[in-house]
Amino acid sequence: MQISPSELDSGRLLPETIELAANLIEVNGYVIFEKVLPQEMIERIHRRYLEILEPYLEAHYEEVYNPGNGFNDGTNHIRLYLPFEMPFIDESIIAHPFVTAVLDRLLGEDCVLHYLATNTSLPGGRNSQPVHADTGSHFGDRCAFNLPISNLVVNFPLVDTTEENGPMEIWPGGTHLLPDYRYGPKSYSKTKLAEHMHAVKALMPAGSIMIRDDRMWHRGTPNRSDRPRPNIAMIYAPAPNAPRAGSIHIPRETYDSLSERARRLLRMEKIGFPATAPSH
Ligand SMILES: O=C(O)CCC(=O)C(=O)O
Repeated sequence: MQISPSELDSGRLLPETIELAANLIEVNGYVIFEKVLPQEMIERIHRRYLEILEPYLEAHYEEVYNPGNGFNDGTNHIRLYLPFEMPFIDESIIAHPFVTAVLDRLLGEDCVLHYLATNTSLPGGRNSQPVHADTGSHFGDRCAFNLPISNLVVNFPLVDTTEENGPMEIWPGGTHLLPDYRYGPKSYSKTKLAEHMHAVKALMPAGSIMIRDDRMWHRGTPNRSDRPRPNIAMIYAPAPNAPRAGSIHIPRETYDSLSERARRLLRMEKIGFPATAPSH
């Protein structure tokens, strides 16, 4: 979706924009707000991310990045958890007003942020990831109907995502609307089904925001460019459905410096703990 200049300037979505975005997620599984964050800001975050990623890959070379056979089954995809520090925790990332407007509408106002990481398709990958949802079944074989949305994943691409550099491939339009048992381990192979289904490459300029139902099938694809393709990935859930044991370590003074909304979003995490080093 294109956001109008007046919404971008005011930092507030019109009620009809929120309604369209929420309905797209409900019906299609995802929405993309194109090019929302200023270029300068995304470039700053991208630079800082590379300052973390490059030494991390060097330090974990044997374990993680082996150009001979790739890693993660030759996908060369890495998930890197981020330390809870600037610039990654800017309000425009963790509590962007366009995102919170959609969260409020779909998850209710008492929702929380319980996951902060990145997914990066590194150059040299040979294989796509298996097609997957980011969740399992909640009730297994006992539940033969579709449940309400319980997790929204928010991705911020830090570079332009193109055909070349390993875009996320998605299966929108219904894969998030299946009976709950279908997300369980006994369900028919998503990869086999997906080959015969309609897929879309999530191409988007840096600074866009993608919000998706975590059940929508997707996969990472190989990056044929010579630069990493990173996405920040955050997960929001209604507070009663979020993991009880918080996993994001937030120093007390950092927590106290956040906006009231960001504090509310993060209140179930590990407050008063030193920020953790990046980890995969
Ligand atoms: O960022 C991507 O391309 C998708 C990554 C993904 O789905 C995963 O690592 O589970």
